[in-house]
Amino acid sequence: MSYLLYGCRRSGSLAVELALAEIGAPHTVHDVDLEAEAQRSADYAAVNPRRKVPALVTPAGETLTESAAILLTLDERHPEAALLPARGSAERAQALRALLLVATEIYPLVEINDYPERFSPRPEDAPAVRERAREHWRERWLLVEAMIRGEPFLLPGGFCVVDAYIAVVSRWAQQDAWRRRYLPRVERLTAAVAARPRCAPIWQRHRPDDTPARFS
Ligand SMILES: N[C@@H](CCC(=O)N[C@@H](CS)C(=O)NCC(=O)O)C(=O)O
Repeated sequence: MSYLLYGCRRSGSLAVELALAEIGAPHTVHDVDLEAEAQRSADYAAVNPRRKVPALVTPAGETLTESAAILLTLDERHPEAALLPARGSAERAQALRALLLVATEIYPLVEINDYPERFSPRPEDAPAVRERAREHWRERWLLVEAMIRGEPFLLPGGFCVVDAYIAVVSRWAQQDAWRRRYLPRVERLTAAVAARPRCAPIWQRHRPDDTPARFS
């Protein structure tokens, strides 16, 4: 029995794929081509009525959506993989804080960046709407940068699945030059995630142009 991940290259499903690889859980990936708007199809709405990736079908047949909820559920279901620090620990509290900051305050901005026309009735507003989203994006990533206390990972205790989440989401919104200049910790963290033995082949498949060598 294996997991079925609905996802798209370079999207948020990459974080779930990295988590499944770290667990060593058998899984298959069903491609939902966002460029072709496949997420808008009736077939996919039956999987996730919100019409977004990722969605994960568990070996028991449950459908999970919402990237942060999926990662938390994987942590609960696979304690041996230690995707997050121990329950009740101070490190776990900091991991959850960062996970939810990225999931609720940063990830939603990508919809405004990618589809600004959804946020104004006037097509001519799209560039300004997008630029405002990018301003929020930059402000909020500086908060994440300041939360990184480990070297190179978020937590001094070492890798956790929130590092994979930070690595994936930080690549978006066409902020490469800004990020390299202002988020050196996020960059080091991302390079370290991309170089992890179980993550490297997946990262390479999703982001062949964004390899660890480019971060140094
Ligand atoms: N809150 C959702 C957001 C998921 C999301 O926005 N996914 C993007 C790809 S990274 C998507 O499917 N976008 C397609 C669209 O908005 O039409 C989660 O965390 O899973």
